[in-house]
Amino acid sequence: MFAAKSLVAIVALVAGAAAQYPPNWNSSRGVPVLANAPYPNTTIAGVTVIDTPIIRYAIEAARNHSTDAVFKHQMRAWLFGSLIINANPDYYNSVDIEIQGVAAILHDLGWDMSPDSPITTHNHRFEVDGAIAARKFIAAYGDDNWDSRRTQLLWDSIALHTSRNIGYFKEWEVATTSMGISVEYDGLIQGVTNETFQEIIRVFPNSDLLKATNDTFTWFAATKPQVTYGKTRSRQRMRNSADHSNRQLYSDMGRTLRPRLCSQTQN
Ligand SMILES: *C1O[C@H](CO)[C@@H](O)[C@H](O)[C@H]1NC(C)=O
Ligand SMILES: *[C@@H]1O[C@H](CO)[C@@H](O)[C@H](O)[C@H]1NC(C)=O
Ligand SMILES: *[C@@H]1O[C@H](CO)[C@@H](O)[C@H](O)[C@H]1NC(C)=O
Ligand SMILES: *[C@@H]1O[C@H](CO)[C@@H](O)[C@H](O)[C@H]1NC(C)=O
Ligand SMILES: *[C@@H]1O[C@H](CO)[C@@H](O)[C@H](O)[C@H]1NC(C)=O
Repeated sequence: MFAAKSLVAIVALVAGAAAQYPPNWNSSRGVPVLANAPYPNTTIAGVTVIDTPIIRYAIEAARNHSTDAVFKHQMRAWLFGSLIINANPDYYNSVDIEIQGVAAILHDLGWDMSPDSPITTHNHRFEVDGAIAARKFIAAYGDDNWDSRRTQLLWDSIALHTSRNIGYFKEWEVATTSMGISVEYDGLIQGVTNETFQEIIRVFPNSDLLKATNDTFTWFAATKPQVTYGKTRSRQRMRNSADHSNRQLYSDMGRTLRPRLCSQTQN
């Protein structure tokens, strides 16, 4: 009896101390939103997607902190990820699509290059800046269902979205967020057909993505070089360039990204 009471007191203390983060620490709900049961939805570019208040806030936050090019990239990543999930029974039956949605929509918050950005730091890689910003976003806008577990999955989904050799082996929320993002850099994968790809880029054109990516990486290399190199494939090549003028790097990036984007845009 006494022990039980003490335990309650300790739990209450811990909960109080952690009142800011994670949000709703003492909530044990954390019910995933799965695609295999009816969920609040809307259709964007022909894709059925989840439509909940947090998703709407995430879109608003992405708008607030992203250029047009990056905003559209995040929306496309969400739609591609939704198609990938719908096409795979394992994902369809178990991925929390609200987490994948918020993660995809906010995954490049760390690309915010505005001088007074509340998100971008000089000592974190951009994926970590984005993950931290998304966690703050949930603390501000998330409902009781955003327990520490779901919030952690969101954090990981953003932090690891370019670390595919890790993220693809983590929880499927983490993997499918990254897969959806990969489509317009690395090509079509199961679930995304030429037809669905074309419809998505018709609604959210991607002709500005290569320039936006290049501009952002150029800015990272200039402003936070110590946390810029050695991440994704193209940035791995950045590391190999001898100096920050990065001529080799950009021609490598052009070789890596441009043909893929062009061939998909033309296909
Ligand atoms: C913890 O639960 C209590 C009772 O349901 C609630 O009043 C309180 O706001 C909760 N704390 C947090 C941080 O959500
Ligand atoms: C989408 O919402 C409608 C109701 O507005 C519902 O009938 C339908 O089952 C939902 N679709 C999915 C895939 O959950
Ligand atoms: C977006 O920015 C507007 C205008 O500053 C602000 O009122 C709104 O709360 C912001 N929304 C989110 C989700 O960040
Ligand atoms: C990337 O930007 C740099 C610097 O502005 C430029 O020299 C290079 O041609 C660009 N590369 C691509 C692939 O657009
Ligand atoms: C993809 O779709 C576009 C637009 O409908 C079409 O022009 C193109 O031929 C298609 N490509 C392939 C490989 O099917």
